This record gives sequence, C-alpha cells and structure tokens, in this order.
Amino acid sequence: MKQVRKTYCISHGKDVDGIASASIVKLANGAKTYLVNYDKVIQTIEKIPDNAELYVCDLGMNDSIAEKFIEECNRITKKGKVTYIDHHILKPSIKRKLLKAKVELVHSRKECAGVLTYQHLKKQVPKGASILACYAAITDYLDNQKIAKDLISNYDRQLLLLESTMLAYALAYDGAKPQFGNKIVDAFQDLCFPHEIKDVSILANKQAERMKNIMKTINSDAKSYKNFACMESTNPTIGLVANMIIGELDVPVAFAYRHNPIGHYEMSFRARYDSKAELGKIVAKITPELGGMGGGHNKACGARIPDDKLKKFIKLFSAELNK
Ligand SMILES: [Mn+2]
Repeated sequence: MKQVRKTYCISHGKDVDGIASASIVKLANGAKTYLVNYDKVIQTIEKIPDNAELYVCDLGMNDSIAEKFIEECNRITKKGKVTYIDHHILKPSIKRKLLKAKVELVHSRKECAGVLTYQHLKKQVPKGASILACYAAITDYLDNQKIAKDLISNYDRQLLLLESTMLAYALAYDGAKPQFGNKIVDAFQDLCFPHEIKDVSILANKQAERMKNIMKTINSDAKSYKNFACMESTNPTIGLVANMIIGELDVPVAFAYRHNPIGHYEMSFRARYDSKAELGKIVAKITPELGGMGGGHNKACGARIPDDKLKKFIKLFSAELNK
C-alpha cells in the first residue's frame, strides 16, 4: 500500500502575510504548521521527515541560510515534495539551485505570499478563504496588485481594512509570538474574523494607543536629512515607527532603529508609495561593509548593524539614496 505523505508548512510568523499563508495551506491539506522567524528556518526544516510534503511560505532566501536550506530540500525531495511560495527577491543562483533540488517554485515579486498561496491552492480550500489572502495583501502593502485587487473586490473594502489592520496591530503589540500566531491559524481554520478571536481587539487597541504616543515624540526626536529622516525607538515595531515618521515629517523615506544590548541596532526602513528609492538594494549593498546584514523590498526592508556603526551607516545611506 502506498504510504500517505504527511504535510507540513513552515511560514513566516512575524506578520499577517506569513500567518495567512500558513492558514491557507492548513485549510487545504491539514498541514502541521510552524510559524518561524528567519533565525529558526534551518532548525525547523531539519525536523521535517524525509517523505514529507512540505510548504515553505513568505520566507525570503538570503545567503546566510540558502545553502543549508537547499541541502534540506534535496534531502526531502528524494522521497517527498517541497513547494516554496514567496515574493521576496530571489537571486537567480539560488533559484537555479532550488529548481535543481526539485523544489516546486511559486514565486512572484508582484503579489504577497498569502495571495500566491491562495492562488496555488484555491481548488482545495473553501471560497471564503480568499479573505485571508486579502488580509495579507493589505498588511503587506500589496493590495494594489492585480490578483489582490480582484480578490479584495469581492468583499466590503472597509471590513477588510478594519479586520486586517486589527490583526496586524494585535500581532505588533504582542511581538508576534508563535503561540499567538498559532491561535490565529487555528481560528482561521473556521474562517473566524480577527475581531472574533480572543484578545485581538484588545491588543489592537493597546497598539493604537502606543502609536498615538509615538506620534507625539516624532517631531522632537526624529533627525531629518536630505530626502529621509530617522529616529531611535524602544518600540518593538520599528517598521510602524518608520511609517509614522514619513507621515509626520512628510519625507519620502524613513527608518527607525532599536538598540539591542548585545551590541547592535535593529533597523526598519520604509518608503512612501510614490518613492522611487530601492531601499532593499541600498541596504543590502551597504550593511555588509559595516559588518551587518539587511535587505528586503523596495519600499520596506530591514537591517542589523553593529551599534558603533550608526553614524557611518547614515552617511553611506544618504549617499546611496541621493545618488
Ligand atoms: Mn510577505
């Protein structure tokens, strides 16, 4: 008798896109889901059995994990199957190696991972599951893309904005702990709305209050440079702080950074909708020179640099941005 493959999903646990992707995979095939951040990708895939059917969602490949990740894919695809669904930059060299490892690639820079996952598995999920893809598209700022727009048009737009933002805010307040994320994946199996899930609206309110307090500090604390502004924050969601700097100071690009006592700054970068800046490229180019790392999308990306390199970073960043 043919042995039935067990299905697993490893997805990004830090945001709505990753959690929605995992929820859609689970709805399609009952996968056991692991919500992880980049530092846990390898140790998680190592636990996946040889003959598994594995989905990996919303986890961009960077040089620090790609080699080991591809090695694990090679192990699994000998007896099992790996589907990699993502929308981050994928280097041609890594893409080739994934294909050579017989990984099924569902990759596009145009739509978020939740929308790509829904498109890929839509025959296996209830029609209502497209609402999860809509939440992902809105909170990943990819709601203007072709497929996302189509899916969103099936719902009341304001309901989607309310529900997706409530969820994103609750995750932000909580620091997107895996336990909370798992609770959401479970509730999404019954297509619960975020407002129905315990604690979501309370945490979202707390986050909104926190945002209000941050807004008050931006005018006094942020430093302005040519075409960008930045500030230090102790807030766990520095991406949202960066967004608010853009709005409060009316600059096209902003970043916020938080000190980590082990000796580095975590940084988050944002560009306004109409900005032509390629933040992911700029950050990926200059951080290695400073002994750090970073990268991501054109309009949203992240980095980590040694804490004695901040001044140097700002100088290099300004030079690249204003080239
Ligand atoms: Mn994403």
